[in-house]
This record gives sequence, structure tokens and C-alpha cells, in this order.
Amino acid sequence: MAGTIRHDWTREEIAALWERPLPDLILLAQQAHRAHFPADEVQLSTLLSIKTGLCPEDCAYCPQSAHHNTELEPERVLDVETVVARAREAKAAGATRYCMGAAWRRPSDRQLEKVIDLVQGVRALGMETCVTLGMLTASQAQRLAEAGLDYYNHNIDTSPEYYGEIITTRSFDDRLETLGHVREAGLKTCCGGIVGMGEDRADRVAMVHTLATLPEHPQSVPINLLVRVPGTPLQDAEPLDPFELVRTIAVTRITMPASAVRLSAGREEMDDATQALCLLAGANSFFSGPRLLTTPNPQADRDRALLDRLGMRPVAGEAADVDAAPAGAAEPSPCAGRASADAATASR
Ligand code: SAM
Ligand code: DTB
Ligand code: SF4
Repeated sequence: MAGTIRHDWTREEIAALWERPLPDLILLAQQAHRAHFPADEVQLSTLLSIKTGLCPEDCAYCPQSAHHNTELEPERVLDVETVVARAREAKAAGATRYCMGAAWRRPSDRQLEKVIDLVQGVRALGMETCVTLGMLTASQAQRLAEAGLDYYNHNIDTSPEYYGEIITTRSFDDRLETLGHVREAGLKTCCGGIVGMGEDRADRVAMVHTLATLPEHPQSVPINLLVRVPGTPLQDAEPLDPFELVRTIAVTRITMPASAVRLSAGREEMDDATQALCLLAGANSFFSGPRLLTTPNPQADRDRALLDRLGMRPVAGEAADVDAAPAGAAEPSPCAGRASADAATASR
């Protein structure tokens, strides 16, 4: 049945979905989407880089790695006043979640306490919070949960088989270990990956399979299209066929029907029709605001115009989190309560 939450997907089943004619795939994705969410709403999150550059990891896609020669000005951890002021602007522009990223392999306990000050400052505005800080110990994840953090972002990026082509300074299993700590601490998980890094379809299948067979589906699944940054080893990666991105979104929606699927990095260079197809294929979240972490993102007026032309609208908090929507935000849709109940079952 459309929208059933399953954790026993096989790679073969996911590969077979991927091969379906696109109209069939879109229909299945729409059915899964509508079983859990109103189909006309998009959740908006805004990103901020709270510590930029000089990262010791060697992720081949990333402009912030100290191993690559990108034109990036490194920055120390931002102070709480700056971060809260930026979050307030994002809230005024319609974002319901504020996501803060740091270019660390893993934070020290002291660094973690600084981040907790930022999280608490942003929470006080009535926004949801998400941070992405690299690997965590079990007690650090616990500490973040106690401090009131909502989501932790930690992407698996690609398949287990292709991982070593992209990153050599940590392993796929390191990623899974931190994801376990995050889950066990009771934090919500934001976990997805990147397409367009020269991987093949089997790698994309394996990536989605890994996500869909985690003990709980990540509540939020970001699908990033590689932003090819000059100076990174992937600067000249072959551009991905946009329909392959659409298929990735559709299969993500079908296999993790109650999760928010975020069309993440890569929208700046994407035409409106491709973005619309991604929304038809089950994406229901965007990053809003003119910057991702270090690279450009579409301006708010372009996003607003796109949603208007499609008859869609920003939602007051992820449908799964309507109870946490800030006071005074737009009315939740009539389906939101149902989506909330279903999403709860996603996290067995
Ligand atoms: N250092 C932490 C980590 O790696 O988990 C947090 C920050 S890191 C920049 C967060 C995520 O951004 C990465 O996992 C990756 O999926 C995504 N990302 C980084 N550079 C990207 C790029 N050029 N294109 C698309 N996604 C990118
Ligand atoms: C995610 O999956 N994508 C975001 C967020 N989670 C942290 C980051 C995208 C970064 C794109 C490159 C940059 O702006 O530096
Ligand atoms: Fe560092 Fe994260 Fe960039 Fe990798 S993706 S180089 S860990 S900031």
C-alpha cells in the first residue's frame, strides 16, 4: 500500500523502482507523499556556516577541506549575537528551522558548549534547530539532546562502495556510528547524500537503500546535487542528467514516505522546471536564503515566485512537527495532524 513504512527494502527492489518509466515513478511517489503530507506545502530551512574552512577531512566535494585550494576565507566560530540576528532574519523570511554547520571532523567538548549557546539563542526565537558538526561521541549527542537541539545533520553522502573514492580520512562506518549515537540520544536525524559526484546508478541505489534500512528512517533526508566548486577534486565532475536527480528524489520519497525530503544543494544552477519536477517527485523541503554554507542559493523572491507559479506554499514547520510550529506562524493545513501521526510511526 502506498505510504507504508518499511525497513526491509532490498537493493534489488530499489533498483527495480529506479528503472520504472518516469510517469510510473512519479505516480508512486505522489501516492506515498499524499499518504503522509499535503502535496502543496514546502518546509523552509535556512543554513548558516558558524565555523568556516580549514577542515582536516578530505571530502572531495567540499570547499571547506584544508586539503583543497579553494578561494575560501576561513572564519572562527561566530558569536551568539551574530547568529541570533541572522536567525531572526531567516525567521522573518519564512524559515521555520535554522541549520548551523561547522567545518570540523569532530567537535571538542568545549566547542560543543559554544554551539549549545548558539542553539539556545536560536530556540528562544521559536525556531527549530539543526546542527552539523562532524562525528559525535554518545555523550556529546546526549548533551545536545538535553540542551534542546531538534535535529542533527550527518550525511552518508554516497554508497558504501563509492565512499572511499570521495573521502579517505574517515569511513562509512564512522558515519553510521555517529548516526547511532544521534538516534539513541533521541535527537531527530537529518541524513542524506550527494548525487552527481561521478557515482553510478547502483551507488545511488545503495545510498538510498542504506538510508531506508536504518533502524529508523531519518526524519529529514537532504538530497544534494553536487555544487562543483573550483579548487576541489570534483570541480570538473560530469553534470548529472536532471532526470536522474528526479528519480533519486522519487525513490527516496517512495522508500521513506513519512520523511521530509529536502531538495538541498544545487538549486542555484537548476532551472525552474527541474525544481518543479523534483517537487512532483516528492520533495517537500528547500533551503531558503541566498547562501547555503559557503556557496550561493536562490534568492527568496525567486523561490516565492516559483512556489506561487506552482500553486504551492511554504509550511509553518515540517508537517511532522506542526506542534512545534512557532506561535503566530501560518495555519497548519488540514492534513497536517494526520501527517504528524503517520510520521510518528516512521520512527519505530
Ligand atoms: N563537517 C560536517 C560534516 O561533514 O558532517 C558538517 C558540514 S558539511 C559541509 C555538511 C554536508 O554538506 C556534507 O555532508 C555534504 O553532504 C554537504 N556538502 C558539502 N559540500 C557540498 C557540495 N559542494 N555540494 C553538495 N553538497 C555538499
Ligand atoms: C545538507 O545536506 N546540505 C547542506 C546541509 N546539509 C548542511 C550543506 C550544503 C553545502 C553546499 C556547499 C556549501 O555551500 O559550502
Ligand atoms: Fe569537513 Fe564536513 Fe567539508 Fe568534509 S564535508 S571537508 S567534514 S566540512
